[in-house]
Amino acid sequence: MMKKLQTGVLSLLITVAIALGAQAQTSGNITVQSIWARATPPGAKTAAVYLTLANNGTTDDKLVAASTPIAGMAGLHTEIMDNGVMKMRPLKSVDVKPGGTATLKPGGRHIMLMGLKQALKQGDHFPITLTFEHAPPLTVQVEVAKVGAAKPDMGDMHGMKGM
Ligand SMILES: [Cu+2]
Repeated sequence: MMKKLQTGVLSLLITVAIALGAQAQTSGNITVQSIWARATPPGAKTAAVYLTLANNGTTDDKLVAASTPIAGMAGLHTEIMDNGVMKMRPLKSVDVKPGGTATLKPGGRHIMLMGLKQALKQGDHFPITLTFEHAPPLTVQVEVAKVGAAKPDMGDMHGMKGM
């Protein structure tokens, strides 16, 4: 009985720790937040990661690369309209101006994961390491939202609204 209670408290603490890990994290002048991906259908080999970068410094910086153990390859992409067809194109970097933000979101820029080694399930987390031109590399946790989500649902999931 007591043991069961302790285990419950422990898993709650772990959940809180992971939830906090998914919140804003800072490396040098760059703060990364709202890091999320959509759940993938079984057998999917690709996924996209979205996030928001903020530059708190006085000089330009850029996101230049990303990597994650759950995918064979990760690269920066943007979506463009080509004759009415949405196409993805590789992107060299995502610029973040001093005092500015850059948002990667559905329908625009994203981090493309290719050679996905596992399906992304809603509520799961996985690490991704971001490489910047100036700020030191930063590993953050990606929150998996439901299939087709238009925005991260972690605010609702963890009841953090209004806190
Ligand atoms: Cu893509």
